[in-house]
Amino acid sequence: MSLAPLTLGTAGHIDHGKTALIRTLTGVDTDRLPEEHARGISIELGYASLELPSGRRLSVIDVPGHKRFVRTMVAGATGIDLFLMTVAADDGVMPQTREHAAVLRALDVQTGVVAVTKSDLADPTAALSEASELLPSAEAVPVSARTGEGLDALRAALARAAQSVPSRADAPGPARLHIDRVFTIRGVGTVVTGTLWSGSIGQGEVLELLPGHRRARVRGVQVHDQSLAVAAAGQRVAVNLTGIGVAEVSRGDVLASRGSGLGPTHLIDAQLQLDCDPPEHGDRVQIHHGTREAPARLAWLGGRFWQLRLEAPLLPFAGDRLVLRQIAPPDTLGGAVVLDAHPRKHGPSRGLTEALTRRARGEAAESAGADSVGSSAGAELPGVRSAAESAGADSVGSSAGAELLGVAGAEALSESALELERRLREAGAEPPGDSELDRKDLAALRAAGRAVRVSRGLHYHADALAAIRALVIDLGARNDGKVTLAHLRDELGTSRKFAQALLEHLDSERITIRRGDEHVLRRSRAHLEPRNPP
Ligand SMILES: Nc1nc2c(ncn2[C@@H]2O[C@H](COP(=O)(O)OP(=O)(O)OP(=O)(O)O)[C@@H](O)[C@H]2O)c(=O)[nH]1
Ligand SMILES: [Mg+2]
Repeated sequence: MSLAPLTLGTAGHIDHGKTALIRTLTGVDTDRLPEEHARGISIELGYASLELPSGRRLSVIDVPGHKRFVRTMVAGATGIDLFLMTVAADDGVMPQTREHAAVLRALDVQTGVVAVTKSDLADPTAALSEASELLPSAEAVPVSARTGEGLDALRAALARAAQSVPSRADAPGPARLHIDRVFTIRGVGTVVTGTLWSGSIGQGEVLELLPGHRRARVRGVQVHDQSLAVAAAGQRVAVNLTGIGVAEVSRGDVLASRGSGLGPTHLIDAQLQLDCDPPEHGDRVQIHHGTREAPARLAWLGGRFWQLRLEAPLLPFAGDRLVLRQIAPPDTLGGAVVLDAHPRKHGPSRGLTEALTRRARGEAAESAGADSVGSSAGAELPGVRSAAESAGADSVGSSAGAELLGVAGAEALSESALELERRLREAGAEPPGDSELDRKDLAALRAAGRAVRVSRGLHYHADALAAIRALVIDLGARNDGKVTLAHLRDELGTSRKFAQALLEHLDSERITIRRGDEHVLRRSRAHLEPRNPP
C-alpha cells in the first residue's frame, strides 16, 4: 500500500456529528474557538491528523455545516483528496448534506466514505439508504461517537478509500499552497497554513507570495506538528516565513514556487458543469477557487463554455476546478473547469469554440505560464513582475545592467546605483523606503529615467510604475472609470500606504482625478472600453 500523503475533509449538515466523530477518531477537538464551544457549532476550519490501522496518516480538515458557512466549507474542501460525509441517523439527508455533496462534485472529489452518525439514537437504515442514493459510490457505515460502535469498520472503510486515491505527492508542477490560516508565534514570526496542492516546500527555499509577487523565505516547515526538511504535496503544511509580516498575508493568498507562472486574473474561460438550469448571459455569481473567492459576470461563449469576468482577481491554472455559487439566496450551482486562466475579453466565435473544445478534451498542450504573458486586458499585475523579470532583474549586475538599461542612461550610473535599481525592480509593488536608499544613487536613477519619485520617501522603478499605471487604467475601465484605494491595494497585494501614494501620484500625473473616495480616470470612456470587445 502506498503511504503517500492524503488529506481527508469532513462534510455534512449542521449538527450531524462531524466534529464529534473526528474527536473520537483522532483525540483532537477541532473546535478551538470559545464561540464554537459556546454555540455548540463549528465556525472555522479545524485540523487534525488521523492514523489508520495500516499506519497511514491522513491530514484531516473539519468543516462547519451551518448554511451560513458554506464558503468556509468550500475553502476547506479545496485541495482535499477524499471526503468523510456524515449523515445523522435521526435526521437523514438534509439541505447542507446535499450542498456539501454538490461542492465535492464540483471540486471533483469523488472518493470518500459516509458515516451514518448518532446510530445510538435512531435506527440508521433509512439514513443509510438516503446516503447511498446521494453518494452511490461511497461506502456507508453506521457509527456512534458516543458508544464507539462502528468506528473500526469506519477506519477500515477509510483505509480502503485512501488506498484507491492517487496522492498528489507524485504529481508534477510547482509548489502551490492556498493559504487558509495566518498567525504569528512569538519568537518564530509569520506562519501560514494550507493544503499543498502540488510540488514540495523545503526549508530555506525562497517562494513567492501571490497576488503581490512578494518573495518570502521558508524558515521552517511542519506537517502534523513535526518539523521536516521538505513537505510533499497532498497534506496540510505549516510554513514559517521570513520577510513577510503577519499583516501582509491573508487567507486566499497563494504561496508558490518562484516562476510558477501563476498570476492574478480577472478573466477566465471555463467549461461549466452545473447541477441546475444553464445560467443567463450576464448573470452575476460567486466564484470560489482555492481559498479565494470573487463575484463575476457570466458571458456566454457557446455551448457549455463561458467567460467569467471577475470583480476581484483569482489565481488559477488551466485545469483547476472552480465552485460556482448563487449570490442571493446563497446556494451552490455547480462547478467549472478552467480552460484558459488568462484569456482576452471576448465573446463567442467558431474558432474559439473549437479551441476551447480541444482544451476541454485535454488536447491543447497548454502551459498556463506561457499563456498568461501579455494576452489579457485584465490581468496586468503580472506586468509588475514581468516588467522586472523580462528585464532580467535577477541578473542585473553592473555590466549586464548597462546593456539592459540602454547606453544613454546607464553610462552615467555607478555600480551602487545599478544595484539600487535592481532592488527597486524586485520590490515591484512595495519599494523600500528612501531612508534605506542612497540619495545620490536615487538622483542618478531619476535623471536616467529609471526611478520615479512617487511621494516623499517613496521611489518606484519606472517599469513597475508603468505596469501599475496600466493596471489602474484597466481597473477603472472595468469599474465605470473609478478606482478606489482598497481596490488598488487588494489588486497589488500591497499596503494602504503604498496604494494611497500611488493613486495620489497618478492624480498628479493627470491619469486620474480624485472625487471623494474615488479616483476617476480622466480619459474618455470610449477610449477605455475593453481592448477586445465581444
Ligand atoms: N448521541 C450521540 N450524539 C452525538 C453523536 N455524535 C455527535 N453527537 C452530538 O451531536 C451534537 C453535534 O455534534 P457536532 O460534532 O458538533 O456536529 P457537527 O457536524 O460538527 O456540527 P457543525 O460543525 O456545527 O456542522 C453534539 O452535541 C454531539 O455531542 C453520536 O454519535 N451520538
Ligand atoms: Mg463541527
